[in-house]
Amino acid sequence: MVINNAKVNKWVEEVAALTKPDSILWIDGSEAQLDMLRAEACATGEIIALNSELLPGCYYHRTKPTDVARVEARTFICAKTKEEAGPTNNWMDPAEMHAKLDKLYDGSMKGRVMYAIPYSMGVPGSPFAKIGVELTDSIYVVLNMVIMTRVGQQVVDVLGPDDDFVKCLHSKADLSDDDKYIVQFPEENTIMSVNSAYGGNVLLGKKCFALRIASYLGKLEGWMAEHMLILGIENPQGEVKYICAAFPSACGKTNLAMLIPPSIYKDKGYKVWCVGDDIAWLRVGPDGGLWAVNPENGFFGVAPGTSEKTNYNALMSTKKGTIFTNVARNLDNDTVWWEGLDKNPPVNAEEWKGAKVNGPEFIASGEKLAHPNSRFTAPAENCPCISKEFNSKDGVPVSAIIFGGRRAKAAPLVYQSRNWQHGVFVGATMASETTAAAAGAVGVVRRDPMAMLPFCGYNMGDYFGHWLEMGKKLTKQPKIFNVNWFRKDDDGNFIWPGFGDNMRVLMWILDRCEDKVDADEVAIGYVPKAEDINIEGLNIDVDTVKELLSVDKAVWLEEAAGIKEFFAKFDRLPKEMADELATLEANLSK
Ligand code: OXD
Ligand code: MN
Repeated sequence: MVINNAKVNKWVEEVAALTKPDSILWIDGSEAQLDMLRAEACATGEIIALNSELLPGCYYHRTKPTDVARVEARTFICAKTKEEAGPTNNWMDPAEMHAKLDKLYDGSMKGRVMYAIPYSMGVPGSPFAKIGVELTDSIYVVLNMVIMTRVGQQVVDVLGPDDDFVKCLHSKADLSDDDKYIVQFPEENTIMSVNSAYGGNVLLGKKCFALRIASYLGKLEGWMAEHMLILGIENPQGEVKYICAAFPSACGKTNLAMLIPPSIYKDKGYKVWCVGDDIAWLRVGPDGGLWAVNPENGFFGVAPGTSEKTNYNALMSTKKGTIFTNVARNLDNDTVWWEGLDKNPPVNAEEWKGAKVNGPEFIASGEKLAHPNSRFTAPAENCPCISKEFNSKDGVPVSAIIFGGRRAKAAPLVYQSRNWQHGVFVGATMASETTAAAAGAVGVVRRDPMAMLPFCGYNMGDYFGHWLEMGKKLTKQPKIFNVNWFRKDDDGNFIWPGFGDNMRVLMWILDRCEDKVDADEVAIGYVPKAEDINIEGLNIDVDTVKELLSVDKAVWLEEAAGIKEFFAKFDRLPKEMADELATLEANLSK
């Protein structure tokens, strides 16, 4: 592959001089080159080929047992000043961080090949797309990046002589837990990751670029990078309306993005299409509305809990060309297994750390065969419900934005914000509860604004301000909603069935967007009239829906106090957010 870009070449030379690899290989994305790399990684044991009939083109990889998740404590936003990084990010002076990292990278690729991956987030040449070059000493990273992004000569052609690319450097170095760093330098368009080999820390196009660096670029350039799924609902007349939704991890984003309509809708001809399951880049379109693309090209999904029942489409996406990380192996037929896949753990198994075990006995002893954060990296094109607009250069028009989290009591099943500014407040005060293991213990509330707490690349107060500015630029604003699939009754049982039945709530949301249905105004916004949530064919009655939609004043007074405490952290909180809190408090005291 030919790289005629002097700026790229100079940077690659500088990195090579520091990390001292034996050689450099440019990744062109061709099957011939990838086959060569797969064969090499199989020979060293870095990956293992799976059953070529049952899982064609699929591979297995396991990480170091202490390197299995994103590491927020080791993730830094090295803006020029601490204030620019804001109160929710780790910060270090950029010069100090560079000096520290340079020591860790010095000679870190000795005896290895440095792979140079030119990649595009978004369809190359689309007005939404942005280019990155990742340098890495890991074939596993190359093989994952080729699934998750668009890689190769077309990207180099679009870049031309420009210096508009994100410099992404990854070295697994010696995988030292003490010297692990995931660092974003927003003003330098640079990401540096060292001593990890876990996806979220090393597939630098994903969280590091498409959220942290991109959110910063979006603020500068007038667009938004969000931790959101994008789905389309097609009605029987063939019209498709699109929804973006932000939920913190473990709240079912991938499941909602790929939901299968319940028969009351399917039988009438409704369809659901997945555009993306994790990240949305959003721009004001020529019509004054909000337009969205998914900048990724694959799914880096959590395996445990994924089954034919919970997410058929995600499971089908993993049936070819997929890399499985830290799941369990079934040694009898060279396939994979994880908790929640089915009720038949393999007897002749290898657990995620590599020990040979009897699966059912191992589980009975309280152990897990797959790591709870084990993953599949699957091409989006495998997904049976992938949207026809997935590769659209213009993106899709967004009718509604949804925020949500796990709340046992506070949030109703769904409510609508009064307007854009109130919607930004609803997103900014989003929270999710972790349930303590002890029986009956109340969950701990973690505030996670717009599900971006670990991913916002600049001061989060300014980020709220940017949301408000975007609202002013939109002449056709999407409506903003909040949902909660996780409301519990007094015995601690989930009340709402969830999964595919969440479509019933999405239908109310779309009806609201088209002014087709009325609502009741309460202290926190607009809630549905109970009879407007379609419960045909469900095991619940209108009174249960009323319970799901109820807003408990005492609980919300506590909520308002929690929000006040959270807002106090922010040095740059927009006045509009304080005003919205005051309105909420006033509404609750009426
Ligand atoms: C996440 C992910 O951690 O998508 O949010 O992996
Ligand atoms: Mn995510």
